[in-house]
Amino acid sequence: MPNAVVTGASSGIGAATARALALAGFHVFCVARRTDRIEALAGEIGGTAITCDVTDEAQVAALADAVGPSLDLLLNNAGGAVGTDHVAVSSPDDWRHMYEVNVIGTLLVTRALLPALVASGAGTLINLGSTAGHITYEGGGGYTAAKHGVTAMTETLRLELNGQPVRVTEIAPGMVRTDEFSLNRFGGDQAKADAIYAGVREPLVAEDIADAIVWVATRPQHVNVDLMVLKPIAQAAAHKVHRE
Ligand code: 8X3
Repeated sequence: MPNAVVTGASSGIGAATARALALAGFHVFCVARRTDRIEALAGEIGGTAITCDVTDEAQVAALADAVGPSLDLLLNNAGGAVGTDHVAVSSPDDWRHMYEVNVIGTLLVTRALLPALVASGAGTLINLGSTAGHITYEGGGGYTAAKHGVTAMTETLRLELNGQPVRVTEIAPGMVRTDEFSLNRFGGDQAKADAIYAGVREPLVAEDIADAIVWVATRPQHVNVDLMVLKPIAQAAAHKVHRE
């Protein structure tokens, strides 16, 4: 049975993808900080829960030990946004947090699990980027900078791994309505979080992204999907969202 590691598996896109990968026949290591959530998920899908903060080197080393010598798929999904302040008044702590979890977390997990991906002889590395890794918008400075970092790291990895049996993909979603992404961004303010999706008939949901990830992961191994951008039909561009 192929195996997969999904970080940020406690909710949203991570949890949906863990479920979808399990349905597609993977044994899934469900990785996140919130033990109760990933244990429930792992129990549901026959996977393995591993409590881990991806920004903590010792915990990531323990994750690699638990996974073992061979890994077929790594989804670096842990990440997120904090705040919508303009650059002129941004909090450096918010920016550090976003760089730490989106970029350094992805770096640490990738470094630790790359030997196992190579050892599988047919590895797949998928980084959860964002449309924010390819455009900028007012109030998004810290998040777009971090996601541009993820895009740069993903492209660099593809170059550096050329000739090795690991393919490298970035999944770049736009507007996806999940329980926590916007809520975290707005510090728990549900009304502000809901306003992001106001009038948008059908924002993407986590299962839409999970579906795309499983498709990427189940192509023949010689097929490398470099980048997949997914937006709801109502979102023609970051600034062009149809609201009813
Ligand atoms: C989420 C997309 O538009 O909030 O990664 O930056 S956006």
